[in-house]
Amino acid sequence: MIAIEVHLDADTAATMARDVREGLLLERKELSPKYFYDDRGSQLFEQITELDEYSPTRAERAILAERSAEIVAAAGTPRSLVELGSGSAAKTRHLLDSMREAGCLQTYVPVDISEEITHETARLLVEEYPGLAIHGLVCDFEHHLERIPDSDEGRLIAFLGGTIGNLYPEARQEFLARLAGLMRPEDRLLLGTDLVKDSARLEAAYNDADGVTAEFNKNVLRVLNRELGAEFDLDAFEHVARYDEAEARMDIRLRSLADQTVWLEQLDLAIEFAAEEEMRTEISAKFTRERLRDVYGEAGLEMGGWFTDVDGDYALSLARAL
Ligand code: AVJ
Repeated sequence: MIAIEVHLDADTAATMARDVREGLLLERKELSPKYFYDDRGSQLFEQITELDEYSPTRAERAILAERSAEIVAAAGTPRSLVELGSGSAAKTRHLLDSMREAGCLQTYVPVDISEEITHETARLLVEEYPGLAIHGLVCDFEHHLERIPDSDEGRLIAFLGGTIGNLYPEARQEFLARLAGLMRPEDRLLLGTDLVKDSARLEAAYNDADGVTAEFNKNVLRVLNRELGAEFDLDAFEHVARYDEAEARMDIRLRSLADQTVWLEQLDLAIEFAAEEEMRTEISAKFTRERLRDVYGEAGLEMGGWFTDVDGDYALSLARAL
């Protein structure tokens, strides 16, 4: 009942090296948020999701706990659930439960970058859902979307957690358009998005009192030190997170505390930072219903369902390909 395909590039490391070099050589230095998530980074993110200041994860869980049945019905009782960035599938069980209750559940397709987690999750789920077929994909879903198994029996493609907010408008548009291109008329996308709210609350969510987000942010430097033989001094940078009202997104950076030169052995590269210079490590876009409708429209998708938590802080929306 379990089949897992691994599509990790032999050159994942080379891709990272290329990516990092490119980002560090920009006039405004930048690193991809992809590289936050080694084991330590994933643990730190788990801690973030439990912070008082950070509500998106709780809000999304509440929506799924309360309205999964409604979501599954609105999605046309799909036979399979495809989940992009499935991880431990913690919130997914609500959807699987509702699909089982509706009598439509056949296949779960977890898509994740971690082979270990995908195997473990699959193992647990076949026990919890007798008869469930699991067809897992281990890959970077941004690059390997086309590997998602096709089906004419209705798929619910879930992309939860608000991760879409990490993409710049251009990449987001390209990603959604590619997804739309893979979707049959009966398929539905279920997308999690954090919503625009009071900027003080947003800034607090990314500047928590315990400094967990600062540690998470700096973790990317640890990853580069390990993976690329870099020599970043974590104490020589500080965490900065501001809400950019014009772009409706959080803008997360590391600010150099001094003039410094950092050597990256495996890139054979020395990078200079001026004191106060900021390097962007992440954006996290916040949406409104109207804005998201437009984003969908531009990608060849049409919004067909909108589910928020009671406070209207977070939304799950359904969309179909036009
Ligand atoms: C996992 C990308 C949704 O953007 O809020 C949390 C990551 N960064 N705190 C987000 C994150 C800093 C998170 N996402």
